[in-house]
Amino acid sequence: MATSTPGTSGDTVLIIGAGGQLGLELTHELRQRYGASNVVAADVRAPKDAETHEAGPFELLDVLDKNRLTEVVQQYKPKQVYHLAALLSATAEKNPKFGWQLNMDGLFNVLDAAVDLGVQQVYWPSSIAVFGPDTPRENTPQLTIMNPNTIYGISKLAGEQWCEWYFRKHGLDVRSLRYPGLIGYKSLPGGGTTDYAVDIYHKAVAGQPYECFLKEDTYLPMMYMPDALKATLDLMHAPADSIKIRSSYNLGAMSFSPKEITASIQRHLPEFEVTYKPDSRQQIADSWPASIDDTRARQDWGWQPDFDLDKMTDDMLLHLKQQVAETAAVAR
Ligand code: AKB
Repeated sequence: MATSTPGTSGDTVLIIGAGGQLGLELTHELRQRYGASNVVAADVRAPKDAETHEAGPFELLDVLDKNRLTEVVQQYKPKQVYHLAALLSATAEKNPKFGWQLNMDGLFNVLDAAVDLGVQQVYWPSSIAVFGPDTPRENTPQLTIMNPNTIYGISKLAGEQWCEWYFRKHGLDVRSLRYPGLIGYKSLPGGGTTDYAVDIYHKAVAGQPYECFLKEDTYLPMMYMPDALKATLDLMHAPADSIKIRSSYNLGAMSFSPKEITASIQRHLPEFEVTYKPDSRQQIADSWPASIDDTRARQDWGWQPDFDLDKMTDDMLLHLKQQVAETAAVAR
């Protein structure tokens, strides 16, 4: 299974779900690395930011529409497909049948298109949501009791097994990471249980109080976006024989509670206030790990995060303040 870098010989990459929280940043990063014209962004609707749908090729694509997916893959002949379109944990609980359909049928469509149309590599994100209330919460191992109890978690666990099956039966080079909550300043997440850790920074910078939907002592594994991008691209560029896990790798960086992120923000903004009003997402958070053992990712392909909580907070606040200043300058 030899892999070469897309963009070096006219090869293209297709990102499905390019308008989402991770998709947007991955599109920007890959366009920087491979050249804008080599990275095709696709989403069910055109993203608001011009960088994603104007700086390089953009295609409207509903991943549930097999014919349209075939058309796009035949047109661009991508070497790699990043399939990121999914309903996250909180949204899928509200719309379970559609959550299952999008998360599973979307994956089947991509895996089948890859096998049938000669795509070399597929990236598909899994999540800490594959674990459940029976899983050891601290330092959750790669291999352990899973038993997820959300539709999102069940679909991710089933998806992991399907990815491994396509690797074994079809030799498809599918790679995957179990992301923790992802935090970035370029875009807002949509419909996850870890979203509070992004929303809280926006409120702090706006000079407003924040009402948190999780309890102050709820610990969850989290990661800053630059680390998530690094992990994803390191995994995709690692030699195929170093990828020993073909379901999905545990991936860790930091673990904190709402109280701790608040204290981290208050180092810069001492007046910032947070109140707590847990909702249905608390139950989801309580069923997930508090911290993750990612030894296998470190051993197999050299994973090493760069950001801890305070370093992330410093960078988030810096960029969000810049964004606010830029918006104010444009409005003047
Ligand atoms: C969610 O909260 O649903 C996601 C995830 C941890 O996969 N951010």
